[in-house]
Amino acid sequence: MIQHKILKNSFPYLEISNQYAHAKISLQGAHVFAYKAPDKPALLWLSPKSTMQEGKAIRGGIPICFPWFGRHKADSTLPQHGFARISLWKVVDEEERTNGTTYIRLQLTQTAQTRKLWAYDFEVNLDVIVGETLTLSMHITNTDTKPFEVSTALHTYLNISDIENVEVVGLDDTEYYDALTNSTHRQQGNLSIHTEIDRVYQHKQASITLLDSDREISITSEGSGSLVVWNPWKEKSITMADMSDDGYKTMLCLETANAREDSRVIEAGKTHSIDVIYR
Ligand code: TA6
Repeated sequence: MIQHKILKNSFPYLEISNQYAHAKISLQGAHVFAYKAPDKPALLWLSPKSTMQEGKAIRGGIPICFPWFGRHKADSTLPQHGFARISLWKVVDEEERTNGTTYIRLQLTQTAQTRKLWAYDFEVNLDVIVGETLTLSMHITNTDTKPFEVSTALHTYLNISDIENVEVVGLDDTEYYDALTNSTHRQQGNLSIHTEIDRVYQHKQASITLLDSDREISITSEGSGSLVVWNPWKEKSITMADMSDDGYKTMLCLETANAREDSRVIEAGKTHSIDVIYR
């Protein structure tokens, strides 16, 4: 079933339920903010303090960072992580498929507002497939007459039992930039997290796994060479109005990205796609 709903403060979203899972996608940001299979814990973490209001990014789920990741290189007054996650997308296709999965396509194209922030014509289509797995495919098409460069991320907040219980497998011997110390290092073995972390791993392998005490989540991607790992830990959580003080304990961002040196130049008329499957 696909229901078009409105949250209390006129915040439009889709509610999807089928034999495999239940999911919610806000039209602001084409933002998947809930996904749960019947016999598993929720895949995505969502802050109970997220305001779900127009123009404010939802704290949790899968925010889309486009057309830049992080702060804008030249103008720090522009929205962090670009404008896609705070823009209203259109539902351009929806289908309950014969295999029991549900397919939704949401689309964002340039507007007078976006052109003030980023002077290019573009079309981004996000395809979401809700099934036994959650699949997102982001297709970025340059509909302009000149090339443009983008840095992007599917900034996924994963729901975990406790940050001290988890390990990330598949990053061994991978170089990373540490944003906290502005330095570059190489991962030794699996990644476990016992303090604030904000890293961009480069040349990552296609599949990584999050091991938690009560389950494993595998993340398989194409079109993305970088993975961002972020947890604000306690001190930063306390400063975030849309995060409870101990919210950091049950979330970990593993972000399938084209970030930093993995940013992409897309020629006029061409499309770059990032695909990710969570199972
Ligand atoms: O995920 C990496 C990061 O760039 C962190 O530096 C932190 O800023 C995080 O994104 C959250 O950003 P947001 O704008 O959603 O608060």
